[in-house]
Amino acid sequence: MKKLSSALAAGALALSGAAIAADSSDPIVIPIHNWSSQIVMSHAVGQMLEEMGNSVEFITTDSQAVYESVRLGDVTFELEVWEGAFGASFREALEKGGLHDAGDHDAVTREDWWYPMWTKEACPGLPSWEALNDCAELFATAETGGKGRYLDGPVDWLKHGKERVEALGMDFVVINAGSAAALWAEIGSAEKDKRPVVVFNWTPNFAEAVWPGEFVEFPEWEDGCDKDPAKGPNPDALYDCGNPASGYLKKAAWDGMKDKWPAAYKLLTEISFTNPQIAEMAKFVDTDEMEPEEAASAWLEANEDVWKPWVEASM
Ligand code: TMO
Repeated sequence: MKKLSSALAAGALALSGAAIAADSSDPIVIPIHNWSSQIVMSHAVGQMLEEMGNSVEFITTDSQAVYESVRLGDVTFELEVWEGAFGASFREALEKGGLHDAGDHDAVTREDWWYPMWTKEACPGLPSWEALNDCAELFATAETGGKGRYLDGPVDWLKHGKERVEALGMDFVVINAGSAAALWAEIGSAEKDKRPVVVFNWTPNFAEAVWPGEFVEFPEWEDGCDKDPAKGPNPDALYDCGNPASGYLKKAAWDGMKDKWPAAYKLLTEISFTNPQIAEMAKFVDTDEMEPEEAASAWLEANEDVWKPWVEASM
């Protein structure tokens, strides 16, 4: 892993041995999931923690089950709690106890059905979901039997696309992508002949700089739409709402972190990334094809003014 020793040697940070000793020498366990910003951010924060003298360990985990792991202390924190994808698992773990909300990032998030702008030329009523449904045939493929194809996110993001199609009576077949890369491949291949396409996407992400596009407007999210059939337009179904259009992006911590690694915990609470910062982390990997560790080092080198004050405030 590339070190930021040059920055530190310059004396920008006054490392105090006493402050470092306050944190346990056990490794802080950081979970890694299957989308680029989360992977790069996790490595960037891991590198900050190492510069503070902590030991870190990365573990690849399911992005829903991770909340149970944080709650039990098997994993120390989660840096990207997206309201749309993980709000339900996060709330469930909160209720059981053992994990807590360690603060919001500055970023405002949205995750939902999305199309690149050329799609709107073929289906001018967009972004309304009813207009999309009236155009369903435009999205048909050999495997969807006359219905539209919607490429949803990987299964572990629990986007409930199938339930939404059923709840709203849509003429779409929902297919789960095997990976985030499969989503970008679908948009990329449609781009050549400007084929209409609708896929799961989110913001902040690198994709918005590559393909101008819009989210489909579904019935507005209401709290409880995933728990109470009465919420949303279909009185008998769950998931008949879009995801939150201005969702949060939170950090979650194991309750024991504060006492075991107080300086690292302080850093976690100081951290707050913006939409452009998160989009850039993803871009380094998805557009520039860097390895995640390398992307994290590059991001830290270019943004010392952003993260150094967080580290300084934590030591
Ligand atoms: C959880 N994600 C940002 C991929 O939608």
